[in-house]
Amino acid sequence: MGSFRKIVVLALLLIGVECAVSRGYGQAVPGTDENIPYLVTFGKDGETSWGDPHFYQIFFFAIPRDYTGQFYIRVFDPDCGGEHDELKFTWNTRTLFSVYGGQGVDPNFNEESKGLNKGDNYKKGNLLASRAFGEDPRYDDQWFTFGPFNPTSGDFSEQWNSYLFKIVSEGIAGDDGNMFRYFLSKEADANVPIEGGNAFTYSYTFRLWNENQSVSHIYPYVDTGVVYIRQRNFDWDDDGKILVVSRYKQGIELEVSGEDEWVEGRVPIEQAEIGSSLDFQFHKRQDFLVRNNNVVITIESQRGDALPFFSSPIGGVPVYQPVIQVRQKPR
Ligand SMILES: [Ca+2]
Ligand SMILES: [Ca+2]
Ligand SMILES: [Ca+2]
Repeated sequence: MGSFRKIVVLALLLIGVECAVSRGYGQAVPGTDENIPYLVTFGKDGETSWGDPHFYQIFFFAIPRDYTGQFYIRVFDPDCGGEHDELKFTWNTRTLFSVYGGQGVDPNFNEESKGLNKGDNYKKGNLLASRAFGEDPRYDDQWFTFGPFNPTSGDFSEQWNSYLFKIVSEGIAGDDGNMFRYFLSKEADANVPIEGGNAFTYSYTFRLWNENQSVSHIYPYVDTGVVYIRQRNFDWDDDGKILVVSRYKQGIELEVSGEDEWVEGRVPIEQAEIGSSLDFQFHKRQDFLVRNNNVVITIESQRGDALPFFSSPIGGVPVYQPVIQVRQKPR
């Protein structure tokens, strides 16, 4: 590559990063504000005590109606082996990634699309692309790109004025943990966000950093009619505290799970929190390091409706007023 081209590419990348950070684009999954290293899906023969009770995970992507170009869904480290992944005995895990569009994807019209209950048919819609990965040095510590896709092959959502797509990761064989990340991109070979794009899920299975000082975040969106929420977390391994922060909550401490168990609890919602995001903060314990901690979170309203977690929090990151003192180690 010529040096001029290199400079242009670097400049474009920097602009992309700048946009993603300053305008809160939600195309990186986990999102920029979340400070989560990886999503996790274990092979179907995995031990649930390692932190994944489902062996699949679903993410939705929202492409704003006014974006008419093609787009790509990129997966970082889709293989299970080598760097980043969680080994049990030998690498024998295969993970199937499948991209869906068309009718049936929108979870507002198809509850099963959220994949929250055992036996749900969460694969309704048109299968646009899929690929299975085992241990594969070609994709170890590398990006794999699905697409190009046309926005209009998604499921149009009036609520979000966006076309919705879905990617499902499934551990179809083996017992190891596959760590990976997604990026919704305008380009096939670089991460270039789409203005106004976002991503969301209803059941978030993720890895925490192996660092005592780190704080990870997820941002559920509270819609009208919510009086209280019921949070459920799985396999937190007694790793420190989970707090809920909002403009009106300085930090409510949640009930947390130990090894291989679900624990749930209620959090009241104030009228003033409706139509905004909450900040669920995951503070690791300080007296020793809980390593390779994978955890699952779901939240539902008092009516039993699941709340979505957005990669780019709707309305921005909520901050308690006066500003709370949460110090993060510079990265
Ligand atoms: Ca790997
Ligand atoms: Ca294995
Ligand atoms: Ca991986």
